[in-house]
Amino acid sequence: MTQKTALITGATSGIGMATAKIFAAQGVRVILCGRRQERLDALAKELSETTKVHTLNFDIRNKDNVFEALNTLPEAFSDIDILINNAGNAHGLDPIQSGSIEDWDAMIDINVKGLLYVTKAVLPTFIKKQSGHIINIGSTAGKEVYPNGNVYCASKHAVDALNQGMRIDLNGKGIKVGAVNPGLVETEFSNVRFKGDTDRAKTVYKNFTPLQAIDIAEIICFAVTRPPHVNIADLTVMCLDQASSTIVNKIE
Ligand code: NDP
Ligand code: 8X3
Repeated sequence: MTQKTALITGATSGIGMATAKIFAAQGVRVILCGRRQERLDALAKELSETTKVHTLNFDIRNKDNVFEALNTLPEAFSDIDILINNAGNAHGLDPIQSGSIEDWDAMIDINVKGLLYVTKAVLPTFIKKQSGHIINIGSTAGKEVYPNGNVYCASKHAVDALNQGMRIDLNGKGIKVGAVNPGLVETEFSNVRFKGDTDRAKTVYKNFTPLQAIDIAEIICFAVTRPPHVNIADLTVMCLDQASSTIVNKIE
């Protein structure tokens, strides 16, 4: 993996941060993206000890900012080989009849439109060199809807459709496209979903053993280190205690 350059969205936390760390340990040059500058700086400092690091601060909802940020990449980082479309969150967990329009906008703008903007900005590089690898981070929520998950599940079903659509349209161009769809992973995800209510967030992962960000990062790393002719198209991973979006073996 040395000599490769990876752009990771949502690298300031959770799955994205764990992926950045594992890539850096493999000698991959990393472009870390997110909005929290202090986290980008701290991670860049840490990973600079093992690889070359560049940070990009943009809100993925803002298409102008996405393209401006990608256009400012220094030459040493502009030849991207791997795109990890990871930035995303759930906002709220409410029945459709009482959901907040702001939450709906956030999930669709970040999880779907933001993913598209970054992909659009990176694809010309991949098309030009007829190689590249896109990993879309979907979810079990993109395979099966759960109660009150409505718009988050819809956004992840959209990621599932886009993963298929990208793979179809880019077929024959030397570009790999695949999705990793995690089940419950203990990150800041539920803190964001419940708007900083950490007690409520903790209950999501209580009384069973959830996945950790490193578990998903290792799988992403496996996917991007397959031989040139092998593409992992769609991979779903749950912890032992989870059987579906709604069935989790909790010991109360
Ligand atoms: P975290 O909340 O820990 O991380 C989310 C990341 O997304 C942060 O780095 C955040 O960076 C970034 N992000 C959020 N909003 C924006 C925005 N508007 N602009 C730019 N970056 C943004 O969650 P996870 O690591 O768990 O989530 C990563 C991905 O994994 C998401 O797509 C999520 O849907 C998916 N997933 C998570 C699961 C889980 O159970 N945790 C399970 C299945 C899928 P910053 O705030 O600095 O901008
Ligand atoms: C995140 C997993 O089950 O909280 O995609 O939706 S879940």
